[in-house]
Amino acid sequence: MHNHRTSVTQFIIEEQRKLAGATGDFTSLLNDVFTACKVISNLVNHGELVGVLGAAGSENVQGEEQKKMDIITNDIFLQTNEWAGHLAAMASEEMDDIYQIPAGNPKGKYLLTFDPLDGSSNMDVNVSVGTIFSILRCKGNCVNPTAEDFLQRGTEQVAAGYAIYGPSTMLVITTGQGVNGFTLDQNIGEFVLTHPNMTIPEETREFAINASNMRHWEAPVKRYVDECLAGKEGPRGEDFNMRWVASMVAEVHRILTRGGVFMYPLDEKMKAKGTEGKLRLMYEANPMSFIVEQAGGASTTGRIRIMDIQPSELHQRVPVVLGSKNEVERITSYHNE
Ligand code: AHM
Ligand code: MG
Repeated sequence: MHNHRTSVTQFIIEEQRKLAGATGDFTSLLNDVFTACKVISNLVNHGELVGVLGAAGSENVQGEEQKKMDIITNDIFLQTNEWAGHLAAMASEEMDDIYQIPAGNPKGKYLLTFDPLDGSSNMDVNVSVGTIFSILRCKGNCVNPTAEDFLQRGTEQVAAGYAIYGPSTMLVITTGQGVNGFTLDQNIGEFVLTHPNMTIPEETREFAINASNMRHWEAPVKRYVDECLAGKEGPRGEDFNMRWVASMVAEVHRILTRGGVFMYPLDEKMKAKGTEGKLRLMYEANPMSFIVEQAGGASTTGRIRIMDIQPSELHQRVPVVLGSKNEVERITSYHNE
């Protein structure tokens, strides 16, 4: 007999059926987002065969060099999601202002934020990259939405997810009922449920931080890493392992798979420049925090829960400490001591 496997579409429809009043609009929106991820996956896989590696010769709103793929994948997300009538507007790491649904297209009640290709500098060296997205409800004016409409706390997210383009392409999503992982079956072009109910182990002996910033770290981060590095002979009484992929999606995926803690903390260099962190709240930190919390982990700035932050601007940056609960709580307590 044929061994039926659940596609992500079937999974979402069945999840929505449990909710009174669901119209199918949300299912349909998610499907478009997943389609965009499939198109990006295909391009990422083909790489230089289709001439997409390298720099674009432009900068984004944060003054970072844009890769060709940053721009191409951003366009893919816009084009795939602008026509169906589910969205009031979109916002992306790669666009200064919010993206209005083109005149003539119907508008809907959701807002979509995304980082179309996170860790894009890894594209050129053929290391895992990913797409991160977050869905909010448009609560105010859904006819002419402004950036203000996007400034909602992470706790208001309706859904969040990421696609990781690694040895296999996977999609990991939450709609607030746990976290589930799907693997792209290239032959049938569908994401298939392979990792139901993903959870993060509470205990871990693995941390991820860019150690080249060590001289700039604040004392609590220094203390935590020093204690890990001291290993068996140190205060933790155990040896720790370290990883740094420089692709947040890959780090979070590893943590969802085998535990660990990821940090991109506030440091003295950032403070001197007047920035609050490296990662962006609306389309990196919040969606990843939603996923991590739904998987039983924790996510803070080192001081407060990320999803409780009232955003003040679209491209706001925040420090990020996320992963296995006990470690995140320990690091947060060091900051608040
Ligand atoms: P990006 O959105 O411009 O790709 O930057 C975000 C990425 C994260 O995926 C990753 O955790 C971090 O930047 C790596 O930073 P660094 O180059 O300092 O190691
Ligand atoms: Mg990014």
